[in-house]
Amino acid sequence: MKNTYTTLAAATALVCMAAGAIAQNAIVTIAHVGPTSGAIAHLGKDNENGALLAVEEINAAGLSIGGKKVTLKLMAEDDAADPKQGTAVAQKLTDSKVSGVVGHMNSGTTIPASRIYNDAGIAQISPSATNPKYTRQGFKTAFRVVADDTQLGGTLGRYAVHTLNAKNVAVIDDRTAYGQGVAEEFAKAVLAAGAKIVAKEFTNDKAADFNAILTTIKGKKPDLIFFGGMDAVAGPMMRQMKSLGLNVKFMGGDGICSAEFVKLAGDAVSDNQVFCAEAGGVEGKNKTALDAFKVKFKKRFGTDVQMYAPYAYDSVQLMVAAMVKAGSSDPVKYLPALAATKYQGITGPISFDKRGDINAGALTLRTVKGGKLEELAVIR
Ligand code: ABU
Repeated sequence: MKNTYTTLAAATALVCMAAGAIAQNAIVTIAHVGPTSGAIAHLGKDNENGALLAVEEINAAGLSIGGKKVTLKLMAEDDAADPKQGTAVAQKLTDSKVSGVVGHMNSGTTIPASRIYNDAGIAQISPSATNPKYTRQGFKTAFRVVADDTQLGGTLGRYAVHTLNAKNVAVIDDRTAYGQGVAEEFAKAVLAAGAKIVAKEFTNDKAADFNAILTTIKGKKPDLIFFGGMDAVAGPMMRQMKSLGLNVKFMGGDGICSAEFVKLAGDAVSDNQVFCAEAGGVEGKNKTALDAFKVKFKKRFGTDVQMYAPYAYDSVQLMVAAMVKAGSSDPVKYLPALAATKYQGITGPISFDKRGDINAGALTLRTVKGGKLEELAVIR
């Protein structure tokens, strides 16, 4: 009996010691939000995994904030790319008093959620939402580490006219904050460069049948079609273009610039027919760090980077760097350090302008060749 009590007491002491050891580390929770369900779940998961890899590496290296040992925790949430679900998640995260948010992925969720984070004083960094409105609401809590749709649509519009010699252009958008916004910026640039917009059509982000709008567009004889929307819609659209004999150049923003688009479009894409741009880019020796990240990512998750995982990774890293600099995970205390960030990330140098937008954001222009996305240029 005595032995049993002794054993129990020893076991209890061991458990208490273990609990004490764990209790030494304070927990700091940051959140990631993106669509991890639905047609663009591959992109939401890509961002989430980028954020998770940063959290794992930071914990493995050991983190101290304000002299206290800290374990970083990632609260990963799904907004299904739906604005209503996005605001519900934002409210949940605000109620949970997270120390910061990386996300959301889509402009349509990021913009309405940003008001909730701003009202609660919670720092938010979007690694992928490109609609300019996000950082033009006067919120001191909103940051973006990629270029916006003014730069994206404008550059693509000028490229379509000046380099691809497009003269008659058709524009389709998916009526989301992103799709509509980038299509408008593209159309403005096309007109300013002296070409014509011969058709403007729209669809939605869940559509699968584009025959009616593509038939209308075919009648207008465009030499290039621009689509403002995401890869899950653009892939089937491209296939239906081929079925209709509409073999003209096809262009889109970052939403279609993924390996998933190439897979979904399949043999409907000819070499040098499709052009798109990622809202970020690295050149020269900065590529080494990004390439190393891609290898690590594949090893950890068994999948290639789709698009913005490196930007989600950098967002976590620079948010935590601001906490360390401020000596606090309280957003009130670390927000000034975040706004003043000068961070060398795997996606290049990151600092923010007065709005919270990345200074000197880059674009990577790509085409599809041999069934793969191929880089044409990094443009600033
Ligand atoms: N930038 C394309 C994907 C995310 C968004 O802005 O909706």
